[in-house]
Amino acid sequence: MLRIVKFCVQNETKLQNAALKRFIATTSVQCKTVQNTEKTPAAQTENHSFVMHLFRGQLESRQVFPYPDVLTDEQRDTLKMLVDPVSKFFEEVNDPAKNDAEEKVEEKALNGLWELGAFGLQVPQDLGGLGLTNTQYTRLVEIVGGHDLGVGITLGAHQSIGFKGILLVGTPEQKAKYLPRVTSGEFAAFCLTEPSSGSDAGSIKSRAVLSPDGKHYILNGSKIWISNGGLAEIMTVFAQTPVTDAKTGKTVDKVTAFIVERSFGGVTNGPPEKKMGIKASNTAEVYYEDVKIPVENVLGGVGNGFKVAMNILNNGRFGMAAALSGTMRACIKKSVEFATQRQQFGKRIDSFGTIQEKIARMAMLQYITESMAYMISANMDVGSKNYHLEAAISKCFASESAWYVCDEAIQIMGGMGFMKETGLERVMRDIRIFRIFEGTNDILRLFVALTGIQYAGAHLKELQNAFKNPAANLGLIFEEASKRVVRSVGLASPPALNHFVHRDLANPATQLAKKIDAFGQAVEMVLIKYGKGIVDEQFILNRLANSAIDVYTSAVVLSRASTSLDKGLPTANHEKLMTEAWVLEACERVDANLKAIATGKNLDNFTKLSHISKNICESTGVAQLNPLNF
Ligand code: MYA
Repeated sequence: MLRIVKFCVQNETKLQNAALKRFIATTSVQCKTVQNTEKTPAAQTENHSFVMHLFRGQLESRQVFPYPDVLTDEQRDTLKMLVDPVSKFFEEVNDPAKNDAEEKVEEKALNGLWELGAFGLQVPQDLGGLGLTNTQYTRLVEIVGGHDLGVGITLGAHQSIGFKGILLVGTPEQKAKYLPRVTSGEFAAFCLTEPSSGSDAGSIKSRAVLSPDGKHYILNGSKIWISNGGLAEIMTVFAQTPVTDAKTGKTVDKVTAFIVERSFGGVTNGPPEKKMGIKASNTAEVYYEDVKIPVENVLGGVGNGFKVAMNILNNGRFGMAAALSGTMRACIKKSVEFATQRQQFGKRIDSFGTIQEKIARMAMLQYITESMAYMISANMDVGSKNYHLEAAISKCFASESAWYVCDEAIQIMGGMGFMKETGLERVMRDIRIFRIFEGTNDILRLFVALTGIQYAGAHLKELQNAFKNPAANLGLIFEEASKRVVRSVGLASPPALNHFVHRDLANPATQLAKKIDAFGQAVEMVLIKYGKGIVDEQFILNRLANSAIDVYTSAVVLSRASTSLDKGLPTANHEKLMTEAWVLEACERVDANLKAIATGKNLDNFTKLSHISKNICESTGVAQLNPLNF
């Protein structure tokens, strides 16, 4: 799995030069602020991903500091005009409880959403959409998430993934033909998952072969758990196609993306699935039997389908953070309204430390999620191509935080929280799927860790190559050598994060900068220790991913709170408090995670956990009998 890292890791860790090997094994990469592209190889000049650089122990500030503000006045005005009607629609027209009970979005609500233009938020205006930016989309999706996640998935499956491929890689003809249709009443769906292919997206079995006259692909196969699968007229379908390598002449199956219309014939679907949550959204199996797809409906090139799928998913992921930040806001409001009314033991319950800690933690998680959603969408709006790890982190963080926040909201409300009429049990059921779909959080953690490691490995590879021809690469070698020597004798200059933050946040910024440095050293250590075997060290990869999540989220809120302090916003001090509290605990978790992957005692415990799991699986359930032994 995750073939992406193998090439680099394989090479990077076979360091030929003994001196460099010793060097790297015994010393560390100093935390370095990357503010310009000086000395950066050409291929990486465009990569401003904070998280990628983190894996090299470097602080790449551009996508995080200062907190981005990308809306033009005109875009802001347009957005303001949309916020009210959309909010009003959800407050007055849409009925989430009814949608949930009837397991479909009410007709009048669906019609209202089409009329509002909610199904084509980012489609250019000349093709029938509202032409919104990612930032504008974030604001509206937040409203949707605060009211009805079932509706959110109907909207999201349509535009965040259903026809997103046409927007991203469609030809002008494909855009002109299909985008006006998906903005005016025809549903779209994204059809990737199959019975034997979930997380392992590349292993799909649906197959499309070219017709003898070369005019069509003939598609056969089936898909499961397709959101909008029972509604969609237009589908982005992924299937294996035989592709002949021009160099070797060998023919292999590669994934290709197709735009498939239900009207092509041979497309059918199963009944709506019975689900735990997001019941209002339609989920169904879709079957393809000898479907004739015109060759001009290949999307993104023959054999490029896997990349097309990944790009669509990467591009849409921030939407989950946007929606769930709205959900958390709503859960917090509901539970705080209760906590500030409810009297027990002669006091309002919000005066008890137990409740205060819950409310504070809920608020921090919402603040971070919201800050990430707007930061990533802004980065995308200004043309960043390297936001994938950040988007994956935002999806993991948002889905886990929303689960926690909703659960704690229910806990604060006690018995009342458990009652259906409060509305939180529906939200809890709805939220559960967010940790599973659009890439499970488990897969996304591995994706973050392995992609980051690949990036760090590329740097080591560069050094390795430099040592092969030291005369030609003296500059690079000297720079690396000085960094390590300076560090090893304790003269390293302090990591430079303070000047990006407001002076009142200097302490947490200093704390965080040290973790960036420590993280880079830890990555280098595992690369050298495990080589290409790191791909299989999931106990370690997960801890690296968790550390990356803690560092990134801390940087994001340091940035946003700094901007709020700079602007003197009325909530600036509140944001500062949340940031300080978060960074302190996040840094402690980073310490614990990095210690866990470096010390024998902890590594030994991973082996124990692995054995426990094997025993349980061999017994197909709990291995021991009860204490009575029968
Ligand atoms: S849709 C179904 C969701 N399914 C998945 O997400 C599948 C998860 N699996 C994967 O993502 C991949 O298979 C993984 C790769 C990551 C495991 N970006 O050998 P490889 C490149 C860019 O590592 P694998 C749903 O749930 C890689 O560089 N490129 O691949 C509906 C390499 O390229 P090269 C990537 O081991 C939910 C090549 O691909 C990425 O097979 C409905 C092969 O890589 C990437 N991420 O595993 C939600 N990954 O060959 C509705 C790999 O050049 C939306 N590559 O080296 C709701 C929206 C919110 C609400 C909105 C309200 C309005």
